[in-house]
Amino acid sequence: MKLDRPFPYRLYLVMSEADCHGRDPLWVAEEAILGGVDIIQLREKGAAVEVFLKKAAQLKTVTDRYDVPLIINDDLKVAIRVGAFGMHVGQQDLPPSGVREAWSDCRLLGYSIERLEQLQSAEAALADYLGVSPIFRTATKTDTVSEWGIAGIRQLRGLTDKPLVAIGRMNRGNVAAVIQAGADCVAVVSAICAADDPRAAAADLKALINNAIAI
Ligand code: TZP
Ligand code: MG
Repeated sequence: MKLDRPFPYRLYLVMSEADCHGRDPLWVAEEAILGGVDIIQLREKGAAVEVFLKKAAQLKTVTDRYDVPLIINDDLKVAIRVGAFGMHVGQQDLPPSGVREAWSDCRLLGYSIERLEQLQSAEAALADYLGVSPIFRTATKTDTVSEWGIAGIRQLRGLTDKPLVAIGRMNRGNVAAVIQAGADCVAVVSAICAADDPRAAAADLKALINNAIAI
């Protein structure tokens, strides 16, 4: 059965401390939530477990206050110890089967797909949503191989009922197009973290997404 947009999140903030360019990440997160972000992922690449855990615990005090799910990128220990809502993993990380085995309480598991053949894999089947990575090449993550583009989202939408989260240089100029092409949710880093006013940036993106869904 194909549900009509069963994924309850539309605007997804992915963040690290470095992405906030010297501003307090907790302030950025709170402003983003007040602007309309539905879910937040903490992505601290290369951080030691204790450092990552401390940042995650601090961020969770903010997300809990607003009942916003906190997702941990690629660190099972941190995710479990902080009591996160879920986890996001990529192709080079612990696979979804490993997360499911080790953490039965994981309530939302995301998995990035970079190529079409990864869509039908047994690992992708275990994920609650698929990160479509990247839609467009971005300076925020430079180790990507190719771009899905808007056409990639449209193609994937025709092949799967899994929720699709579009990521990679998403901004106010292209969010409507990815939603109309079939994405369930848009994930951003710099469009919010690097904005002068993260709350206004989030509100603007959310309105554009909601309008595109209503069309
Ligand atoms: N995965 C694919 S692209 C990306 C990640 C984490 C970074 C997206 O950053 P931005 O600034 O929204 O382009
Ligand atoms: Mg990864």
